[in-house]
Amino acid sequence: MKLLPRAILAATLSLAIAAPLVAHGVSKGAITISHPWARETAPGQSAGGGFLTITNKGKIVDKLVGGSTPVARQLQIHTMSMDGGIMRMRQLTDGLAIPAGGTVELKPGSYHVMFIGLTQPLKAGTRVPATLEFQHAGKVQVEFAVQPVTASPAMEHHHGAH
Ligand SMILES: [Cu+2]
Repeated sequence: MKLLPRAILAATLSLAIAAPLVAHGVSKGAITISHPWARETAPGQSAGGGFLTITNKGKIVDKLVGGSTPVARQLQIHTMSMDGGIMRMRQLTDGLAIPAGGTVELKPGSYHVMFIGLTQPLKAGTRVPATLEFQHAGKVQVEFAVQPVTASPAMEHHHGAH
């Protein structure tokens, strides 16, 4: 049997991946947020990470400057970088720039949202409400879908439920 033409195969794959992203996203002004998810945390764990993709369809740069969530004392924007062979997290106190016409992915090992001072564990299968604040787009309400610790973003795409 012959292989599918490359173009058809690519179209099929991108449809399969795009569907859950569209179903679990939110737009405000020029900003679109897709697929916010968080890692589940163990009881007593004081902080957790949140991940999402931010697209800016506007003509000017916007900035994710902060936010809040009812499940933690603080919501911070973090970056990760290698420092002498050690991964270090650092708070982006000036915010995270989203270039005009660009997309920034917050993902494990890179930029992420940090829930500091959790008031309850993040449980897999639940959703964590949060407000993200942008310099231009203003406040955007999102819900982080909490995934088991073993979940990678790639695996998560196969969960069609949300
Ligand atoms: Cu962090």
